Amino acid sequence: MELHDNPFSPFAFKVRAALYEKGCGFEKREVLRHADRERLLGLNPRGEVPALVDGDTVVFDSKLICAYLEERFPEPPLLPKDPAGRARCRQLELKADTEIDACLIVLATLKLFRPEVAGQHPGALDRAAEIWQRHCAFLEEALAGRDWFADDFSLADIALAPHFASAAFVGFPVGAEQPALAAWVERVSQRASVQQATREMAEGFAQSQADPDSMFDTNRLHWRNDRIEALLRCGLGRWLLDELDADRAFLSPIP
Ligand SMILES: N[C@@H](CCC(=O)N[C@@H](CS)C(=O)NCC(=O)O)C(=O)O
Repeated sequence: MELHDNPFSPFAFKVRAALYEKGCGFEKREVLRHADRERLLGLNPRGEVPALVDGDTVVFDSKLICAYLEERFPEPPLLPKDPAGRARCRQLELKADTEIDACLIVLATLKLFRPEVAGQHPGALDRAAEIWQRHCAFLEEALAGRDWFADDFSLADIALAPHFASAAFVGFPVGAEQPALAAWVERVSQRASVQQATREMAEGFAQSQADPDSMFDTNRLHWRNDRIEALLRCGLGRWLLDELDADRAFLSPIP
């Protein structure tokens, strides 16, 4: 199996951690530089990482890859056995992939990638921080006294984990007002699969910063579906249109 990804991506993190949990061997075919984009487009016409190649089968979109891995390598399971538990995990995975990722990418843009935008758009950072707090409050309740988001460690924990590593990195660690969530962050960060994927994510970011041909360019950011909605919620819709006009932003290609 080959995994075409960029370790800096939270979606790649999720797939890598799932593969480490399942103990599946795979070859890392990283997509780090502009020169790698053609190879990626040949696998995923949306030009997004990750993409998995298993013999003649190509799967893209991290939640579809994780669903494929669960069926292909059922042991150890990363989803509960009962349908209700599975639905709950998938719902949390979806929340991580859509709303939580999108909120954090806006926070990272304002705090880290393009801090000047926060100065030009007063209120955007406060709005994004408020939305982040609402997601944390939701997750605090969802834990409801459990160690993990399901009865055992699951795909829901794996999907949420990279976002909390990123949140701490951009200056939004979970605070004392969410003690169960803060304890979960501690617990999940001790998991070997999560530790390995976190290390790779940090190395991927450092590498992308040092490489002038890096596909991840903070001066030309990629925006898509949920992330665009998050920009709109924070009053950055017109900013995105200006960025697109100036070719400082781009959308996923039409498949
Ligand atoms: N829904 C997709 C989203 C994947 C995605 O947004 N990947 C981003 C990196 S985080 C990407 O490849 N962007 C294209 C680029 O940066 O050129 C998934 O779950 O795999």
